[in-house]
Amino acid sequence: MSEKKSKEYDPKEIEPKWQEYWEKIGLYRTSNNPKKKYYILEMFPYPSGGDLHMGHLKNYAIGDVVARVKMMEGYDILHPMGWDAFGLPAENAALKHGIHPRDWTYNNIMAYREHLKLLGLSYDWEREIATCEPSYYKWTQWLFLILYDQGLAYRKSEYVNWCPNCNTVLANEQVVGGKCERCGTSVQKKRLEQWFFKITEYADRLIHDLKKLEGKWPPNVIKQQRAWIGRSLGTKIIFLLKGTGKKFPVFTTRADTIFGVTFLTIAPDHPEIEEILKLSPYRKEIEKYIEEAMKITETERTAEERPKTGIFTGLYLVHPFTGEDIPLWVGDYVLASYGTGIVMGVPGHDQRDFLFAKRYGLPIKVVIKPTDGEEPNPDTMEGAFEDYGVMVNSGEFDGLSSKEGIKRIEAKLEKMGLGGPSVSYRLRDWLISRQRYWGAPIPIVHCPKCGIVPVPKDELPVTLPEDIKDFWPKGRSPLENVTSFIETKCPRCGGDARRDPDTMDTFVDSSWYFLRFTDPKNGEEPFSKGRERTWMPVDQYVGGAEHATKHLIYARFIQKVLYDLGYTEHDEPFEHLFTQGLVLMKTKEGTLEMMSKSKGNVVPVGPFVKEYGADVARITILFAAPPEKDFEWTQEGVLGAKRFLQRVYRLYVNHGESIKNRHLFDKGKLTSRGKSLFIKYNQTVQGVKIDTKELHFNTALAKIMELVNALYIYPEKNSALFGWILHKLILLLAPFAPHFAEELWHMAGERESVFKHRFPEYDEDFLIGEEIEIPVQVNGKLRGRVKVPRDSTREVVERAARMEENIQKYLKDREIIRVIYVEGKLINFVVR
Ligand code: ANZ
Ligand code: ZN
Repeated sequence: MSEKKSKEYDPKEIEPKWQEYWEKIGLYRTSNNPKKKYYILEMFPYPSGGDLHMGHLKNYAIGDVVARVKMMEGYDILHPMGWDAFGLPAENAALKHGIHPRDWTYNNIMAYREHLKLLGLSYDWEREIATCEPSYYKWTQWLFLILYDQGLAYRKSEYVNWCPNCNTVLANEQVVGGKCERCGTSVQKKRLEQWFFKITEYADRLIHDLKKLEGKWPPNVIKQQRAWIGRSLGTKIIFLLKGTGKKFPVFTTRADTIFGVTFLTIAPDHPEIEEILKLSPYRKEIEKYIEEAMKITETERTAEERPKTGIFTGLYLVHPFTGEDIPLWVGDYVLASYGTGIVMGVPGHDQRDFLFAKRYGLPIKVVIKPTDGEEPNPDTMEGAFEDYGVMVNSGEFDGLSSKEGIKRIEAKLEKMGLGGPSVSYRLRDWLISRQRYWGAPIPIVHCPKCGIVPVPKDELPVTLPEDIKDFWPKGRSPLENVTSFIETKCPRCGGDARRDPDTMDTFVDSSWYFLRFTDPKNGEEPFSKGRERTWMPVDQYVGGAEHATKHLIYARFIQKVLYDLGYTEHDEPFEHLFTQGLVLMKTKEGTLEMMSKSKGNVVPVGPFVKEYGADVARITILFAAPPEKDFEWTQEGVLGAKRFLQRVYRLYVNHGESIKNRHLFDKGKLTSRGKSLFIKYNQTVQGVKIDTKELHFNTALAKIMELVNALYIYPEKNSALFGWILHKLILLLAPFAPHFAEELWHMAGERESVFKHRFPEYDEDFLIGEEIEIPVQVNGKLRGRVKVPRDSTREVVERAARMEENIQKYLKDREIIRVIYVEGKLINFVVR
């Protein structure tokens, strides 16, 4: 050993030293001209108040290991960090503490940055961005304008989600179970003029391209996106209003039941309601019904157990096939935002309609019978017959199967000009305007002469005024009262005009930040084409699964818009996605909950690092569980991680001298004991490589620990082999415990950073030791044998047995209840 060493592992001394060193040598600086690029990104944090804690660290630790492994595989890395710095919480907290949201935000950013640095994470800090800086939001506003130019940003008056507590509108995605995602207040509907992004225009592609992500994104995220976008194939059928001939289209997935329609129901917040009120003899009553309906949430309105209510309008529609009069009702169980906002009521075949008909004494008609059964009797049936079957009482369509009937009905409707096949999406356009202060101003001017006029792109940014005194939300944007901001000249006619007072949803800020990271200092463009081509897509994205239907859909949408306009060469932003599990911790009351400031069960980064060091924090998190799973943060876990590092450290303090002998190592001259250790080493390298590729860091670490155990019991600790392996082991450890590894590396006489060296390769010729044969049973009967290395773990034997062809036959479509393994002798699968 060439450097002075202390007997005990002391992170306090080690960690700051190497952090300084890495900074000095510019280890994390992004290359401007990478040969082999790798873009690793963790979802950037919202710099909320309070300390960064171990619950936050997991996300960053995972990304950091990936970055370091890739670095050691010879990639040029882009690993940036920034701040999702606009948004309601900053403002709410600022209101509470009486300081400016900007100051509050920048204070938090400073604290977060310091903590992330304490953790020794491999960010290129020269690329740091904050979405609240004019140099960033200038381009968020630019993005708004290019969407506006394409007709993808538009204004309309609609019933929107309104949180009476936050005093602002919310996107559908921000309403969880009928409550405001932020404050938990019940969300109401309010009619307001708002800005929307036309994400529905991309619904089809957003669904279709999920195929490209299969195998690279977690299946449940793909599933959630698919359900959220909710593509439904059905039929549009137009009913004409009696008297005026006005069109009332319905969307149905069961056109085969068209002869069973006995009423139509329109949503209380449907745009046509105005018309209906004018014509209806029951105007007052309907208005009252609507007023009541608007007080409850959509979730409540559509809840299955809630009685379906409605009110008759006194108006009738014409059945397109029979010419019969069909009464028109208003009912709150119909949502304005889905399909056409009008449904045809088929009480014979839809349970909801059945209950509705029973409640209001509407006729029930049976028009579908079971393929092999009797036609239900409408007078005695106790519920709707909802299955597909054979059409009856349906004129020329009698005898057709539901499926065939739908096709023929669609063809006929098309011929009549009264509908046809149609697709509906659950996805709604993205409401992006917010009546709050702390966000990117919408770059629009309202002119009494010219109407809506976009701010010319070369006049961006529209700067958020800082000299605002009162930003308490009052149901309209606080910017409305800032005369110096709001009063402006119309860019088109030069006359007096007013700026749009609203700011953008912060999800707009984060819908493109990964692109900005490729070229964060560009003052001329949001990012240059060259940089985008070089670095995009993000090779590995790491973040919380809670963003599945928000950020991850918005980002895909914006990427596609930019792709269509030629700004990017990639139409999906994130090649691989990893969603990490939560860090849980027992609360004072003893319940296990997500680590969070509000629950009081946090381990803050600062004090922890002071006591145990960043590497212990990393190992605790990475070893505890598969990273996609939730895990409980415990003191035992911490001590286990600490002990492991101490144990490895001692190995090097006591036997590090052997590293000098490593050049004498000759794999052709191994003793039998040496050979087994060498095989163990190669197996470890192979296993660690496979595991880290799949982000299974816990099993990778377990394998390294096993190797350390093997080294401990190996008798010839001065041998060339031992020294050779000790040297390589540092490289294996480096991505997981970087400061620790850098220390050992320099202790071993190395002069250049461990991260400038390659991750070890394994030797194919030394992967398998002496083999043994193990009989494999299924339910106690001998069904085959597998060859495995002697000393194989149970895991290895089980995997080998499952892969055996003959055994696979016996396990197919069976559930394995238990696996019994008698070490080195027998394995038995108990199945049913
Ligand atoms: C008539 C019918 C008869 C229906 C029948 C079903 C069974 P999915 O699969 O989710 O797309 N529906 C359409 N728009 C609606 C709205 N805005 N609010 C509430 N319900 C609405 O569901 C499509 C079905 O949901 C449609 O098919 C319609 O009811 C209802 F025997 O039309 B059906
Ligand atoms: Zn004008």
